[in-house]
Amino acid sequence: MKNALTEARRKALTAQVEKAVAATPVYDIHTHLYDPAFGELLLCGIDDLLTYHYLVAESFRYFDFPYEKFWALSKTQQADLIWDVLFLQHSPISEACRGVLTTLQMLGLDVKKRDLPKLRKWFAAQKPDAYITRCMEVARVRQICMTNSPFDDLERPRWEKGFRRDERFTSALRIDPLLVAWNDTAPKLAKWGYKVTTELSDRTLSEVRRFLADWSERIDAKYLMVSLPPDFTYPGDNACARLMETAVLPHCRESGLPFAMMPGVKRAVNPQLRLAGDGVGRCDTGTFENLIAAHPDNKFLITALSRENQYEFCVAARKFRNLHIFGCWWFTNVPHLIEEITRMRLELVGLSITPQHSDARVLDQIIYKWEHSRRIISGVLVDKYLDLARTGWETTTAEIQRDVNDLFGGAFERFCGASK
Ligand code: FIX
Ligand code: ZN
Repeated sequence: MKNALTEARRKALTAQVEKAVAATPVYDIHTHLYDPAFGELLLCGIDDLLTYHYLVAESFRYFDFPYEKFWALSKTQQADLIWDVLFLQHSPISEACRGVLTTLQMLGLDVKKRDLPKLRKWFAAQKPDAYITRCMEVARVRQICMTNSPFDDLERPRWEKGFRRDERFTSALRIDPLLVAWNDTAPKLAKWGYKVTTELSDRTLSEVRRFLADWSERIDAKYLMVSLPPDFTYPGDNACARLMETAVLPHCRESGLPFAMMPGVKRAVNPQLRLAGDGVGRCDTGTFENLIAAHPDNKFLITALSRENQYEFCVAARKFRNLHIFGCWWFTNVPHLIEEITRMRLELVGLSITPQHSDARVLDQIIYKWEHSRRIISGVLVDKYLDLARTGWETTTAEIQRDVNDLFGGAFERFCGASK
């Protein structure tokens, strides 16, 4: 078939899509950032950017000294070493390295000077609240969802004490220890006043539900969330499956909250690397189909860590309207995989997905994570609208804007709000 599109139409449509994607503020639905009321837990600035665990893992490929020597250093000293080995001794072409440079550039800093002390001075002069606003504006992020864990000893006391919430930050209740380390977690719940034992009796399960209800309310959770090892199975005679079925999912149904699952992480493959030491494994997508099929009244969010699982989850999303797939998580958050995964999702599922989340651990990272992803999402969308135009279908500017709004948080918010 002859391509009937004129060059002018092609250019105009491309410009329309690029403009909508570039300008639409996004709801960043999964991050590790904190409301400013959490003080130093909200990381930001050049030293936190440089000591991001993605860069730590890359640096150790060049370091020839013991792990412990690195961990004994101050953050500034660690950042100095990482800057030297990843930016000066080699070109910073990995996605995580490039991200630091994109962030600096978009903040108006001159990267070609390679002047780390000067960069430090600039960051030290920023005023916290205005700087959050600046980063969100530069990144065009309208809302940031935190990952909040009652099991985190630094976080928990602040929630218990209470604070005035910053409306830009929403919350997700993270429950990994409850589901993947029940025997260690039960005594903690008991200490906090919940009448539980390690045995999953009716009383224990009802107390776990009370714990989930208390914390969902306390943090005003938008959804509950767990990351899972590749070998999780459902149905199965394991504490994780039983707790899900008899405590977490009933609580989610009662409260109308989605349950987000992040399968495929192998924790502490190399514990010496600490946070940087986690790995990836392919999960059994059949397990998740079983779980979703057995709970049609629950809403599920899924992002898988393994590239090899992406296709099967797209197919699963076609089967289950109570499943919303989201994000290119962690090791999949690199340009060629974002492109592949986004294209596949749009082609197989359409617009009822959330193509990306930032997973930022350092505030300033939202700038590069969104800039890099926006460009890719934009390119894929341009192809899709051009394909439509070739059929004679005309997409209006308002329709493009509607679709981009959906991809950048609208579809997620509708999914969370919808009753299943
Ligand atoms: O489990 C998670 O939410 C992961 O995103 C983190 O644990 C991981 O360390 C990370 O930062 C990935 O981007
Ligand atoms: Zn995360």
